[in-house]
Amino acid sequence: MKVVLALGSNLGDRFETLQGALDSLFDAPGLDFVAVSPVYETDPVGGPEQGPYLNAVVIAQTTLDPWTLLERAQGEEDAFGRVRTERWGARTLDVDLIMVGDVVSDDPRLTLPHPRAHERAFVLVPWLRVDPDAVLSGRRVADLLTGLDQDYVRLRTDLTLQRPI
Ligand code: A4P
Ligand code: MG
Repeated sequence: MKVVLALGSNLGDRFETLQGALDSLFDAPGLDFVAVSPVYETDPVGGPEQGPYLNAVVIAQTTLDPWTLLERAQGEEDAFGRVRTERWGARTLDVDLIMVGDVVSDDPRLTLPHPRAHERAFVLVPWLRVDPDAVLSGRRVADLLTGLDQDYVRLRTDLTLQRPI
């Protein structure tokens, strides 16, 4: 199955965190790297007052079931010292599952596709960049983006994530 993951960080050394998370996500079997987007600097959406994020999107192939993927994603968040204090608050690392194959789930612990991805330019802009034909719930990501403000999503040409070793 194809998997799309979104990475975000707005505390600490944000770029180092994204690269570290990318490397260790693919450390264990069952998840194969396909591609990673450029890095974008984005103003925070929602939540309390907080600093800007670095965001990127990763495409992978997997034989794992979505719950195992969620565990791995949350394991990365914990490993990078994330402390959950308030929802949508600042964090060293956020790893969201945007879609996993054509799995549909409305379980609040794992909602697929991600319930807010379709309205978030900080996910869709990097995703489109790495996959120009991307489709989310039957809609082209390029089309989803036409109605959205994208000014707050700025390409960081000086930062490039390396494919995981
Ligand atoms: N959960 C349900 N579905 C999923 C899924 N598809 N992927 C559950 C990952 N997790 C999923 O998440 C809360 C719960 O969502 C988890 O227990 C999981 O079982 P969390 O990561 O603990 O808390 P959160 O991230 O603060 O909440 P939430 O609702 O996931 O927030 P979002 O939607 O992830 O938004 N602005 C910018 N510019 N860039 C960002 O990256 N990120 C957020 C977080 C807000 N604003 C942002 C950014
Ligand atoms: Mg999250």
